[in-house]
Amino acid sequence: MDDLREALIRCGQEHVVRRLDKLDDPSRDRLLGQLQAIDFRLLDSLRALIARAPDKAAAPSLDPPELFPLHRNLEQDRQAKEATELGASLLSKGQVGFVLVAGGQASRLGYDGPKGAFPTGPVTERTLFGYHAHRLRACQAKYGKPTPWYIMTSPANDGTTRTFFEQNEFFGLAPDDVHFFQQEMLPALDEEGQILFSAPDSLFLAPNGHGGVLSGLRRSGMLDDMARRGVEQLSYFQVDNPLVRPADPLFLGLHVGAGADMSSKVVSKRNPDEKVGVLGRIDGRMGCIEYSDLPESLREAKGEDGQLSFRAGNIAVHVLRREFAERVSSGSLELPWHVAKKTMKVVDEDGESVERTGFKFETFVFDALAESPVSVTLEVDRSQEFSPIKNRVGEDSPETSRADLSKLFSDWVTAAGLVLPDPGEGGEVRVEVDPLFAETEEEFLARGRPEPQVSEHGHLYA
Ligand code: UD2
Repeated sequence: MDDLREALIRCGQEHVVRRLDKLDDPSRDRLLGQLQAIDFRLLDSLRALIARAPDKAAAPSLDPPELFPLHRNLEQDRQAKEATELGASLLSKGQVGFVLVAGGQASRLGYDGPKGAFPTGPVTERTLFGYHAHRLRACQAKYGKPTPWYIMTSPANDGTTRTFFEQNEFFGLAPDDVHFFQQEMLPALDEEGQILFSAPDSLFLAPNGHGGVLSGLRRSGMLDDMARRGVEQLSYFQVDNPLVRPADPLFLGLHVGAGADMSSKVVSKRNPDEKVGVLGRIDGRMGCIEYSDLPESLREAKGEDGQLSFRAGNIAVHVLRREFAERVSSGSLELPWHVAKKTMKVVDEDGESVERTGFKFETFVFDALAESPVSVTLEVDRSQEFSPIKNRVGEDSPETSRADLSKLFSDWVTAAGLVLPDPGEGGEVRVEVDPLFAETEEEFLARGRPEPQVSEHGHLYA
């Protein structure tokens, strides 16, 4: 207790000591538990970040990344075929582990539960977790190997996420192959660098960003588990995109064939204002500039072909070599901190609920790209691989995502020469294909002329 008091005072947090003295025993114990988890050295550097005014004027030197493009010439077609075989051989050897980040708070969606539990299937209402699980089961069926899955949660949704998997019997996956681990939380600070409180006996804690996945994997022993299982590559993806293909042999093969440490998938940005980060070389090193940080001149810049110069939209799908993840999480390299200034509902020293300007701190996984001298950037077709659920309404919402899925699957059905019923004016025929049935148009066509299960909700191929 004395050590803790001393550390708090040394770190400019006398107000926390005063609180401790005022609390009754159970409340003090609760607060002490949270305080003991604080890394005071880190807290000091976060305080220094607030003190330093951000240098908004300095525009980065940004170059578009070299893409493995969506529209390929003959030579690139040949390379893609070779890479697909290489990727398939990795999957057949069970050398790929799957890492899902699902620790976010789904605040923009306003959903009261883990985002992965959100229904998204146009016909079945299959949830995001259900989609991802079926894709991993499809991978097992194709390559005959287990698909170890490492899911990052946060303290706010860990319990509900685990319960959701149990209630759904792990969507048919072996429970031993599904691992949950929690990301770390960090205290939010006010403009003077003082720790904020969410209750008289509780710190205002916020998740440390998806970059926390790297230290989280190490701390929780997941990297060791991967090594034991012979996993060499980590396939990383986000919870919000039902079309993500975590076991894509082309992407895995291109990455391994190039000898890359970390690689990325991108889509061409819809328009300059689309809220995705942009991948490129920043001062010579691979990285991602967040949409809010991309200067307008670069956001709008167009090349001679009329296309946006910086259009490599980050869809947050990466492959990382396991040893690279070991290295970047070992403490010798630190991902940069991103500071978000927010208005927060906090509890002041008198126990009153008030609004304050506060700061949250996050690291982003894509900043690890800077440490990967070789990196593949694969351009993919948005309609086939990216339709995230982020907002309650408007762009990237449940409505747009369901419509995108239904449209994609309808196209496969039509390509197979099957006819969908006429929806009538203003109506729609919802179509869904279970990833276990087919993950791509090619796989769907290989099924011949399948019969759908027809219900009032639409047509399901399963
Ligand atoms: C992210 C990217 C953006 C673009 C877009 C693609 C950032 C900062 N921006 O935007 O560039 O690529 O995705 O879809 O990444 N998460 C955690 N823990 C955290 C924070 C987030 O697990 O502390 C997870 C979250 O559950 C979700 C993912 O990370 O699966 C993305 O989080 P987000 O919704 O905050 O990112 P977004 O949509 O602003």
